[in-house]
This record gives sequence, structure tokens and C-alpha cells, in this order.
Amino acid sequence: MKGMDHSRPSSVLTVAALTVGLVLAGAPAALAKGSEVGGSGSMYYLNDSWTGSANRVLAYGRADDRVHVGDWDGDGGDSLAVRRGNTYYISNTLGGGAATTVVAYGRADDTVLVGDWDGDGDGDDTLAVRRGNTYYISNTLGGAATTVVAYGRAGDTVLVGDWDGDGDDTLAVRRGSTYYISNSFAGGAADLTLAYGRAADTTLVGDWDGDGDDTLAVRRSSTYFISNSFAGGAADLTLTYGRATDTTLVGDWDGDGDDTLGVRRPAPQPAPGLPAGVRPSSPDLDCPDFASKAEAQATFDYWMARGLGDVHRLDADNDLEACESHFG
Ligand SMILES: [Ca+2]
Ligand SMILES: [Ca+2]
Ligand SMILES: [Ca+2]
Ligand SMILES: [Ca+2]
Repeated sequence: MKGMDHSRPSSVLTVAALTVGLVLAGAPAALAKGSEVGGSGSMYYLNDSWTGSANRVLAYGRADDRVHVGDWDGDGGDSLAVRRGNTYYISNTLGGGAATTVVAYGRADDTVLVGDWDGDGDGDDTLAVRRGNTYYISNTLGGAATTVVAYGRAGDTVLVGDWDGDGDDTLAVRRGSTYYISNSFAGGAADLTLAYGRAADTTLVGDWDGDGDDTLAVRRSSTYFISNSFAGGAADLTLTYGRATDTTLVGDWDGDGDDTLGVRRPAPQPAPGLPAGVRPSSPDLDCPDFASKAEAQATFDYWMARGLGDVHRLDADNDLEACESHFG
């Protein structure tokens, strides 16, 4: 449950057009949900652990798709759903194939939040539509709203999380760098009010340490400051991941209980005059910049054969194999 927004309802499509291709899986690696992911691009670099490089690289949907993260089937693992208009193409795996479930909910211009609203023990995430300060919550995918509540103000920025770790997701309102955290939709005063980070920070929500409760992280450029409690003070973990231009997503990709990071990024554009899969000799690239080991190898081979050598320094051990330590 967590994210950002960009509005771009698109129209007709078939389920078959929506495929998830697992381009690469390799060494271990690991981020959040709730709001729309935002950004654009069809490449997802997900990491299961707190390292600097992705262990899951996926091509998914279209560059302009609206995307949500959730555990749609309640198996513990988060996966992606693409939204086109008011139709949601839900996939329960990060490994390829067509959408497993297609549901319509609300209107094309609705703001949608994802969460486990009823904490029914299934651990499954469902959709809620927000219109102003009214929330239309459904506890089944595609089912009618079961709860309609007024919460906060129409202009509030809200975050979704299981702040008290009791199994259900609720809202927090953010105003500048102040967070008003509530453990129910009952209204009234917030259960917890805290100052966190700076007003300009991008905030992420996740259960970073896997202890059951969601806490905050802030992103500044490509550096993430992760906190496992609301106690304040220094971050529990600081990590640099991806690029400043990436869009961040959070999820429990491997279903082991903790949320980790991923980034969304446009697919690399083929360079004019180069064979498919070969990247230009400049600007300098590093192993994490390649979508796959095959792309790194093709680029390495191409420039070696033209006498430029290992222009991107992809073969640290000089065995003519590119980026094997990165991709495994
Ligand atoms: Ca799942
Ligand atoms: Ca809760
Ligand atoms: Ca936690
Ligand atoms: Ca995990």
C-alpha cells in the first residue's frame, strides 16, 4: 500500500496484450504500495534485499500504464496491477504471463488506494476509491464498496499502512513534514502525530524490517532513509538505489514478510545504427544499467570486436564474460 500519481486513463486493450516477462533473475536483492506508483516506463528493477542492485528485472505492460502494487491473492508476495481507465489487470506473479484477474472498479478519473482494509487474515489487498475526503472501500477485488467513510480533508495527502501491525491497513494524513497516523477509519484525533523528514521529501511506506508494522522512509534523489519505528532520530538504514530519475515502488516481492525497493524506468531506446541489444559506447554504463546479462554481453562483445576494448569496464576479471558478478 503506498505510491504517487499520474493521470492518464487509456482505453481499449486485451488481456493478452498485457504480459509480464521475467527477463532476468539472479542474485538476491529488494520497496511499497498503497498509492499509485506513478512515473512511466515498462521496466521494473526490483530488489528483495537491501543492496544496490536489482535481482528481478521485469518488462511489464506499457510505458504509460498506471501501476499499483499489492498482494492480490493473499499469498504474502506483492505483484503488479496495471490500471487502464477503471479496469485493473492484476497479475499474481512477477514471473510472466497474462494478467490473472481483470476487474472494473469505480470511474476512470478516480484516485485509487490499495490496502488490506478488513485485516481478515487473508492478507489480500483490495481497492478503495477516493473522491475528495470520501473513501469507497471494497474488501473484494471487483466487488462493490462495502464501506464508505469520510476521512480528513479533500486536499489531504494520504498514506496507506498497517501502522499498528494488527493486520489491517488504515490511513495517515501528511501535511508538510507532519504525519497524522490513524489506526482506524473512525475519525477523531490521530492516534499518533509526528514530524518526519522535510516538507519536500518523497515519503514511502513499508514494513522494512518484517515485524508486521509499516513505517516510513524518505527518498532524496536516489538515496533512501529507512526507519523501522516512529521514534524519530537517525534512519535505521540508508541505501542508494537506482537513479534520481527513477520512480520508486515498494513491495514484498519474495513474500518473506519484509518490504523492499524497486524502481520503474523507461526501457532503453535502441541506439541508431547499432544492432538490437547493443548499447552505445558512451556515456559510460555500469552493470546495473543493463536490462540483462545478454544485453551487457552483446554490448561488451560489439565494442571489443571493434577494437575499443572494454569501454564500459564490464569485465572486471578479464574472462570475456560481462557483468557475471552482477547478474549471477
Ligand atoms: Ca501475491
Ligand atoms: Ca492496522
Ligand atoms: Ca516494521
Ligand atoms: Ca521481502
